[in-house]
Amino acid sequence: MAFRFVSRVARLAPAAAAAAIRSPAVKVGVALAGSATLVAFAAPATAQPLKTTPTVKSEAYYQAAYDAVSDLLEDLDYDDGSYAPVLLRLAWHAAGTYDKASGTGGSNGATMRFKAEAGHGANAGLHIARARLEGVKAKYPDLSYADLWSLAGVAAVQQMGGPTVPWRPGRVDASAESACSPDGRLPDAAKKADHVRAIFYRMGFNDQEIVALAGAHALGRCHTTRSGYDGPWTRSPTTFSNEYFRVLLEEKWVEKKWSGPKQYVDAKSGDLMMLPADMAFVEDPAFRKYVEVYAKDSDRFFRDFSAAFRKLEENGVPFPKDAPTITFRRKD
Ligand code: HIF
Repeated sequence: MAFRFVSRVARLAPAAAAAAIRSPAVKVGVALAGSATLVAFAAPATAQPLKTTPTVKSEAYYQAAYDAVSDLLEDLDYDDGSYAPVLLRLAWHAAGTYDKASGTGGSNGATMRFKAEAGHGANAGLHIARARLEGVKAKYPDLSYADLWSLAGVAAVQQMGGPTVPWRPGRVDASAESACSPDGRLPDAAKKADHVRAIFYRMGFNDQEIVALAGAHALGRCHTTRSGYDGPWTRSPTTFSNEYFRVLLEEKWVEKKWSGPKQYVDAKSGDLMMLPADMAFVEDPAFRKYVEVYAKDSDRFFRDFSAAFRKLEENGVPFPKDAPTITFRRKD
């Protein structure tokens, strides 16, 4: 399997890795990110070489891009009145392909621009988020797509009232489809704790960080036309809060009676939903412990979410040494 090779190659010294890559038996995509860092992308058979240099602009440039993203979040005709949740989902799905063992995947590369990865079932509907950001890309061409999507995730969190998330520029865009992550790296909503752990441990997260991240399901909703599931998790899907944890514990969750995929609704109103994977956070005792902490302690949730989300966005990115760490000012 290609990945096994990638993970071994990625740990070799550059010269040995280059020799291994020349071997016809080892088919991996290779990128030179920056001038010195050798990055091997998990890739199908047709590997393409890729040379890119990250551009680092002034902090003011990124703040202006942040402001431009903030300006396009609100739209009363879209969903619950904001594109912020779907932009956050884009940022997370771009980053959530990371595999710590091989150093492949992650937000670097913006490989969801290519058909192969855009077409993964888990990414259904994210063309809407990508299209929404095109105007900002046109105005800030020195921002790579990879940086733009990640920055948009931070803007979404902050503009919905969430914590500040320190952010660094320096991601580059892969130039060939061969850099795409394989299908199956993002979580399957129909599965439970073992699967959720396998996916997030692969990225290097622990149980506490996984539960902190899960709080983002306070935001947005499921769409039958995208995932097949239906409805919002909370009553305030455009406000960042610890409500997801509170409703998980406080509501009685029953199986929804419908012809769609198995999901849960709150027994009282039937308006709120949980995925089977969400239910794992209250069914599994080690996860539940943190759900109880975050349901009671909103400040701790905000702090822990910020740290875990920053880690998600930075996993696998070979940041240039001169990349500043920026805390964006919220836009009114
Ligand atoms: Fe989601 N997630 N996610 N998710 N997600 C959906 C929507 C959003 C999972 C499945 C789904 C995280 C983890 C998991 C957001 C953010 C995050 C949908 C519905 C599904 C099925 C898509 C649709 O139909 O439009 C699973 C199985 C996860 C592992 C537990 C993260 C922690 C919660 C990492 C995360 O940040 C957001 C925001 C949305 C809403 C998108 C929208 O368009 O409103």
